[in-house]
Amino acid sequence: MDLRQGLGLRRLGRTADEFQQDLLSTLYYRRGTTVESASARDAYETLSLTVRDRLAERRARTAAAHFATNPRWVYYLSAEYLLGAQLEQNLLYSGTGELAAEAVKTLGFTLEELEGLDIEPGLGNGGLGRLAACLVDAMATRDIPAVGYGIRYDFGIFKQSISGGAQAECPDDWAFQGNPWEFPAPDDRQTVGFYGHTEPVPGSQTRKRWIPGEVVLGEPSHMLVPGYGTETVNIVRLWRARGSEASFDLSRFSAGQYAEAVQEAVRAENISKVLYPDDSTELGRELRLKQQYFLCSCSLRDIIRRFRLRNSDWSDFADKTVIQLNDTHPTIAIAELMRLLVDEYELEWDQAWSITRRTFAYTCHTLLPEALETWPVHVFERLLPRHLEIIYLINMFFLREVEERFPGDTDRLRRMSIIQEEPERRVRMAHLAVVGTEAVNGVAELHSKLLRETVLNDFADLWPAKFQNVTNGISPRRFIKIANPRLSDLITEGLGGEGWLSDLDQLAGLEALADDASFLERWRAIKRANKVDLAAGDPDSLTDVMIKRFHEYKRQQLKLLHIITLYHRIRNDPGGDWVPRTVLFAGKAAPAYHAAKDIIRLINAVGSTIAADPVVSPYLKVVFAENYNVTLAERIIPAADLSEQISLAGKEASGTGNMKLALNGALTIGTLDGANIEIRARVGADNFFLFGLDAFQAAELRYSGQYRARDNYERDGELRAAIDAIQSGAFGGVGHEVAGSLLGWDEYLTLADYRAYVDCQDHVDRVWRDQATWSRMSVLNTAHSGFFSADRTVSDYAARIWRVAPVPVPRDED
Ligand code: F58
Repeated sequence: MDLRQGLGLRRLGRTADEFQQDLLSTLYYRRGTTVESASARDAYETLSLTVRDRLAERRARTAAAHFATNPRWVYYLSAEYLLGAQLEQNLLYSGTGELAAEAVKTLGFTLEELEGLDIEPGLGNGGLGRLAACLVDAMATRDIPAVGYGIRYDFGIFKQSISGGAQAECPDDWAFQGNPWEFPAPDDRQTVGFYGHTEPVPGSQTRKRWIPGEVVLGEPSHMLVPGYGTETVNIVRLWRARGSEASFDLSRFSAGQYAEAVQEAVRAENISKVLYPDDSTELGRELRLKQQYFLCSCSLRDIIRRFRLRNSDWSDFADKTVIQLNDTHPTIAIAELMRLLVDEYELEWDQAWSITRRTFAYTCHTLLPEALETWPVHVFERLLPRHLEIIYLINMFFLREVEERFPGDTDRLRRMSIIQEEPERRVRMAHLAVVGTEAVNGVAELHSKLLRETVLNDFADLWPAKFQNVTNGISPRRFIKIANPRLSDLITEGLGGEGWLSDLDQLAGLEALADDASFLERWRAIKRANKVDLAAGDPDSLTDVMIKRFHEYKRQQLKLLHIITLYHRIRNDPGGDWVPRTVLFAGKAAPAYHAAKDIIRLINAVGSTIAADPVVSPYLKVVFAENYNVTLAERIIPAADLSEQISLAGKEASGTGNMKLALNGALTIGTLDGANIEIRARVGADNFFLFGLDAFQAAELRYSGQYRARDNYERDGELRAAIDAIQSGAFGGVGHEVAGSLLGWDEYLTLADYRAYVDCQDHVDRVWRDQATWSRMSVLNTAHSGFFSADRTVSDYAARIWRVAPVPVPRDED
């Protein structure tokens, strides 16, 4: 199939000369400048557009193949995408890296310089947003017809700097200089309503007319998502809020009331202004819900528009469509689809409900009760009056079903209701998500089990078959091929080809090389070279990394107690035979999460004290790398020797950084939490440093009422010394709050796991002294990380939840 032929388009260049011609023509006609006057920014934009053209051509073939097949589609709804920088990935996926490197020289720049200008769209907070990016990559790689829907925030996750030892936040105007990867599609804009009231429709029991009090436009643009080693190019479609033409008040403007004239438009545009607005005020909470509804309403209308291009019968909708909800943030889509079907397309309630239930699936990413979203009923009622009515109806029918199964069990009805009554009436989004979907999954074996046995236990009793597990995965292209080119080359050489990049299980072939001394030596040399590049500390020291969001359950404070313990040991025995360590932390704390920010301050204070200590600093260095993001992760992960995965068991849903680090040959020190369990099972217990309470023991200890953190402090001299040092002001007087919370309630049982952790770290040191053994363990970690490819994750979803088949896209024939 050659789509260009009909249009009389010439094909894009493939030789170095042709690529260069295309580049120059882009510079001249699209960027509007010349080689003589091109700035680095001009060159970057020009190269990006030239590469993008190649993907756009594949995109056209993909769209044609999808249209011809009329397949079942996967629509991924996510409030967050952490896509990472685009240029290098798109060069790799379009196979134009070498051509580009040559061609940009004629503009007077190196490829590395231009890659340095590539910014990353930080449209997410952490693991959940990055998972969305890995899954869309893998869906394209597995030829699954899919669209990712999200919000095009003007400001992404804040930029973090450390100022006076504390986290400071700056807005991230990520697209300030433009985003060459994005295609605006104003023709597909949608209209979204908010507030207002509902009116009965004469002659109908269930239909209602909603008269919104505010109307906002959603304007989409999309970024291309190419598959690796395949022809498919899918899209991520992001919505941006705009005021309508009518929202500009010309008469007020003419009267000099400039602010008032645009206030309605400003209010509309605030919807997509920032990622995760502060929800500590009522207005902030309303804005979050507004964002969620905005995303869902625009996306559903777009999904329906696409369905109607090839289909006319609503009874086919659920067969042609599966909508995956990435956590509860897009759950309001369930009520919105009901509203569209019942009120706008005039379907009967039962038919609409049957379609809705069969269309959606829900992925849960947490076990923390405080992270399960609920909204006050009065906020809902004001903002989305019709949706609240629909939710009440859904709940009424649902509770009838529960009552039939468990007659007279009023306590169960109260627990399961979508509406929480006490202490305040709230809408429980997770309950709506379970009731309105066909499948519910957790993101690692333990997580899915705990969901069934704890937070969603009543629902699992009612619908056991609905609950599944799909263990998370990561993109091997971004997190090893692009991030760690040296190691990728060695692996390719060892395995005799690059097939492992889209079939990660092939890494198992490395096991045969795990005892080959010269291979191990090269492996080690690469890790060292990556550490030199990172330049965080002595490349011969053990590089110990903890990179993730700051949260008390993840227990950066436990790592800190270990560091202080090492500090004391070295000071007390300066001549000892110490293993030199560089401990690297990176991660952001939510701006209003004071306890997490206190931990960041203490890390920096301890780091400064150690750096100033001539006895300890030759052996121990603490580095806090600012502004952790995907780009920084790609630099740190290849240089890591030790991966810290030390959350309190039962709290981390899965983790994905743990997978990225193991894939790059870091050894894990970790608890039996999230996907750590599956990593350990695959890489082998001998190649994993395990410590601490398991989820059962932790829950038992926490709820026994018998736990006294202070007992550990009193019993353990090293622990006492560490906490006393903080309290006595040894680290610039910083850390009283941290120490106080540990000695007080110690919510995450940090002190209960301290001794096991420190002893396990001593074991790490012993193994490190035997570099041959360490390197062997490192190779085995990589060799057995194949399961953690996002390609496998997507195949699991496709087979067990989505029931979709791949649609291959024909190659370009000429
Ligand atoms: C993370 N959740 C889990 N949430 O914590 C992690 O275990 C898991 O591996 C990952 O999802 C992918 O499944 C997470 O990142 C968020 O970022 C929330 C987004 C909305 C605001 C509150 C944080």
